[in-house]
Amino acid sequence: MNRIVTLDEFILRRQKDFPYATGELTGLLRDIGVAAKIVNREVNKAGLVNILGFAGEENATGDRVAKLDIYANEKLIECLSNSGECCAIASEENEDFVPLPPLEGKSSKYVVVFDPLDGSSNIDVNVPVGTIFGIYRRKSDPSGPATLEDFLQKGSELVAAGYVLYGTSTLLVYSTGRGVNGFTLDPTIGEFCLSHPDIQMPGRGRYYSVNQGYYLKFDVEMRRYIDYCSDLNLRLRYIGSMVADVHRILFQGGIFLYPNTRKYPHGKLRLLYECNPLSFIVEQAGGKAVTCQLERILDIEPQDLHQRATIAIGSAEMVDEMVEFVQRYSALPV
Ligand code: AHM
Ligand code: MG
Repeated sequence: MNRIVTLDEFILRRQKDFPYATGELTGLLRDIGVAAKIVNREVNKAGLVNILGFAGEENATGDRVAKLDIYANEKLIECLSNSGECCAIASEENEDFVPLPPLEGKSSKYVVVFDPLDGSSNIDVNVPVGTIFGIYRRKSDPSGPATLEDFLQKGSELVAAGYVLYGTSTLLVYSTGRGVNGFTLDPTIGEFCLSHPDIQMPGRGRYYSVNQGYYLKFDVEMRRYIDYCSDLNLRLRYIGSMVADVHRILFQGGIFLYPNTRKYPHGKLRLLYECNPLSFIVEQAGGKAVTCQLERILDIEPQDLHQRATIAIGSAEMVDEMVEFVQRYSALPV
C-alpha cells in the first residue's frame, strides 16, 4: 500500500534537503496551506450561506469584487500573520501593500504576493476558481518596515510560488525552484496529500486556450497563430479562470494566451500575482512563458504592484512556435 505523504510532512522533508534552512519558508508554506483549507471550505459551501455575488465594491484594478474575494483575501492575510514569517503582503484586492504586525519581536525575511480568488467572476456558476501566490525574500532591512522595493522584484527572484485550484477536487501545486509537486485535499482527513509528485509538462499538447471572442481585437501575428492552432485541429478550451486553464495545460500540454486587446493594450492579467507565479511553476515543469512581445515573463522588471502583462504560457515547443509566428508576422502591415 502507498504511504500517504501530507503537505506538512513533505514541506518538512524538503526543508531537511537545505542544510542551512531555518524553517521560515516552511512556516510560510504551511500558513498558505491552512488558508487554502479555510478558503476551500467557504468556496464549497458558498451557495448555502448567501456569500455568493458581488460586494458592490471595485478592487485596486477596477474589477467588481465578489464577496468570496474579500473573504479569501482576509483569510490569507490572517493566516500569513500566524507564523510571523511574512512582513507584508500585496494582493489583487488591496491598492497598496499591507504590512503585517511583527510577532514577538521577530524580524521576518519574506513578502508574499497573491491573487486570493482568481476567476472569481465564475463563482456564481460553480466553475473552478483558484488562489495564486508567490513568495519573495525581502530586499529591505529585516529589522525595519517592508518597502515597495520588496515587491517589485522580477519573477526569476521568486523563492517559491504556487496555486490552489478549487475544482472537482482541491489541489495545491507549488515549487520552491526544485521541481513542481501537487497535493490533493482529502476532505475526510482535512489534509493535502501528495498526489502528483515531480510534475513534468508535455513538450506539446492538444489544447490551446484563449478568449477567441476577442479574435478581431488581437494583433495580426496573434490572429495568424490562432488560425494555425485551429488548422492543426487543436482543441480550444477556455474556462475563464486562468489558474484552471493553466492547470489543464500543465498536465496535458498546450498553450494559454492572453494577448493585448484594444481594451487591455498591456494585457489583462497582473504580472506580480498572476503571471509570475504561474510562469515560475510552468518553467519549473519544463514549459515556457513569454509576453506576446516575446519577453520572458520572469525577466520583466515590475514598476507597479498591479502592473498588467500579456502572456503566452505553456508547453515549450508550442511557445517557441508562437514566438516564430510573432517574429514572422509582426512586421506585416495590419
Ligand atoms: P480576476 O482575477 O479578476 O478573476 O481576473 C482574471 C481572470 C483570469 O482568471 C482569466 O484568465 C481572465 O480573467 C479572463 O478574462 P476574460 O473574461 O477577458 O477572458
Ligand atoms: Mg485574478
